[in-house]
Amino acid sequence: MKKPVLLALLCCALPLSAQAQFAKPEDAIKYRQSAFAVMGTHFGRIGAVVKGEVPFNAAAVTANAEIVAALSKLPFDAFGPGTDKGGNTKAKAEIWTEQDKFKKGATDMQEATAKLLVAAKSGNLEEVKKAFGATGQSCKACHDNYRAK
Ligand code: ASC
Repeated sequence: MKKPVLLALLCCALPLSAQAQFAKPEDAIKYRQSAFAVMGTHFGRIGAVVKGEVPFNAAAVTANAEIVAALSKLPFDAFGPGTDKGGNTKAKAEIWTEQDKFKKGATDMQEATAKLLVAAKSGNLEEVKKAFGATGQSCKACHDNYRAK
C-alpha cells in the first residue's frame, strides 16, 4: 500500500478528539468560529419561532435543533494550547487559565442543546421556549466570561 493511502486510513481510524489537529492556530480559530457561526444561525432560527416571528413547526425546529446539538460538539477541541493568538479571535486568555471552568461551560451548553432537541421532538412549543431560554443562558455564560467585547 502506498504511504499516503496508509496515512489517510490511519487518520480515519483515530478517535475524533485526536483528529483535532490544526496546522496553524489560525486554522483552529477559523474552525471554531465557523462552528459557532453555523450554530448561531440555526439557534437563531429557533429563536424566531420562540419570539413568535415565525410560526411553530415542530419538524423545522427539530431540524434546527439537530444541527445545534451536533455542532455544539465541534468547537471545543479547537481551543487547544497556543490557539489564543494567531488569528482574529475574541477568545480571552482565561480560557487557558481556567480550563476546568471553561470545559464545564462547554459541557453545560452541550447538555442544554441536547435538551432543546428533546423539547423540539416533543412538539410542545412551551417546552421549546423553556429549553431555548436555558440554552441561550449557557451560551451567554461563556460569552460573558470568555469572549472579549
Ligand atoms: C444566539 C447567538 C448567540 C446566543 C447568545 C445567547 O442566537 O447567536 O451567541 O444566542 O446571544 O445569549
